[in-house]
Amino acid sequence: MKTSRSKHYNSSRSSLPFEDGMTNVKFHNVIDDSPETAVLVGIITPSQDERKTKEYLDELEFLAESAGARTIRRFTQRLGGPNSVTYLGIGKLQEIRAFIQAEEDAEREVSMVIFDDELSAKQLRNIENELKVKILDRTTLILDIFAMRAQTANAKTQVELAQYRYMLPRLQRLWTHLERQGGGSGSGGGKGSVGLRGPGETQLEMDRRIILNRMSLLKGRLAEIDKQKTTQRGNRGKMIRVALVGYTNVGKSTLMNLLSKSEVFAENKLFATLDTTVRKVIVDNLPFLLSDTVGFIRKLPTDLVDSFKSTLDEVREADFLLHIVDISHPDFEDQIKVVDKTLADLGCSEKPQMIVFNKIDAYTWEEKDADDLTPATARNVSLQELIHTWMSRLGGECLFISAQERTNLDTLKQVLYNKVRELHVQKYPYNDFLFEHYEATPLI
Ligand SMILES: Nc1nc2c(ncn2[C@@H]2O[C@H](COP(=O)(O)OP(=O)(O)OP(=O)(O)O)[C@@H](O)[C@H]2O)c(=O)[nH]1
Ligand SMILES: [Mg+2]
Repeated sequence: MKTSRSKHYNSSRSSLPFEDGMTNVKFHNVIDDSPETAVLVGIITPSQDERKTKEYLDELEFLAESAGARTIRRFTQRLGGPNSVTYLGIGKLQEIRAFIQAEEDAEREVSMVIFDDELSAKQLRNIENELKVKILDRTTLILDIFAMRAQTANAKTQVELAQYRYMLPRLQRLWTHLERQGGGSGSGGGKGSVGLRGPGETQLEMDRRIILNRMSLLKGRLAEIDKQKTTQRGNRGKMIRVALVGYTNVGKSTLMNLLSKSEVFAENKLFATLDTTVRKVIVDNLPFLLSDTVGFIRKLPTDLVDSFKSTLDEVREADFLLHIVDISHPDFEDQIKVVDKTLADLGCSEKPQMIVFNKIDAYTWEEKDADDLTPATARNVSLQELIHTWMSRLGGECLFISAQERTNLDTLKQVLYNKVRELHVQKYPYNDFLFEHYEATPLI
């Protein structure tokens, strides 16, 4: 796994420069420096066993790495559920504090502690008081990566809106020190001084109002972008739309590049793609539109899905979904469930779709010894057995490929052609696209 050492992750939420009456909170800045260090925290609960927590923390570590932070230690605690005041038990918090202290004594800095679940304002405040370092949760980390990746005005606006949505209920934590600066009761009988009488407005209320204004401005901008995008989509002519969907880092952009000869940013980092790319692809004589979009992830906050509405409209308006799965990931079955759930949230469960298992080249398994009588686990299944199981489970409606090794890409193109053709004839029965002559474009 490669780590970018050139980007220094610094999520600073403390500056609030005002710009033409609007607040412009600096959420994120990237400085060239050695990476920051992170401590990860997760809990083991009756609904999340030890194995699951480990997988979540593996993913959190990958997220931290994608943001440029190096993980130096993990802490877990077995609890009935998260503590509503401190998330962890106080003893565990003290243990983490002792670890941070020991690191500091050895002149090593712990830059941040990252919690695997979204923290409430109350939890954040209490944990920060106890640990006295920067505290992040899964959502802030994801938002930070999004802020780093956002390229277009659309993506930037969406990320900023999502950040304000996250921030609003947690404002108090940030601004209590600024409270009650103007107005309110003055000296001498609590009546206030000249010009400052009346109810007054606390800094907190002001910030809240400014942020709400900013949010409605951003929503207005997004609505404008949405309108333009809808017009653009309307102008695309009578072509079937295919969307590549899937968990983050499964190879969607790699496949997009192969199928459309485009150069979409593909990298071994989470959320390499934030903006939707749409390309016209011609297989044989049949043109269709292929779009690559943001990957899904576990515990993706609903607000974030909402903010990314215009990006995800590409998925909503697609005629056919190619659900890409990374079969080499130990947790790929869970990832399929997360994608299915997110698609259901988007109202897309009923769309025609097909699962494409990618990265078959990287699939590994452990053969069990003949005398090993312990039950076989998912790790003991050979690729052939796995293919067999999924083929019968999905009634043959799936494919096994390696985008990297170009394995089975011709079959994928053939299947895609048949599917698009079938949908095209259904959707545009009087359209003669199919019979026009197109240059056979080499796709690989
Ligand atoms: N071993 C192997 N690696 C692959 C294959 N396909 C893609 N990859 C690698 O997987 C990583 C992620 O690929 P991307 O194409 O960026 O994945 P994505 O689904 O677009 O990811 P996001 O945009 O982050 O959601 C890259 O390092 C690719 O080189 C494959 O068939 N085999
Ligand atoms: Mg991508």
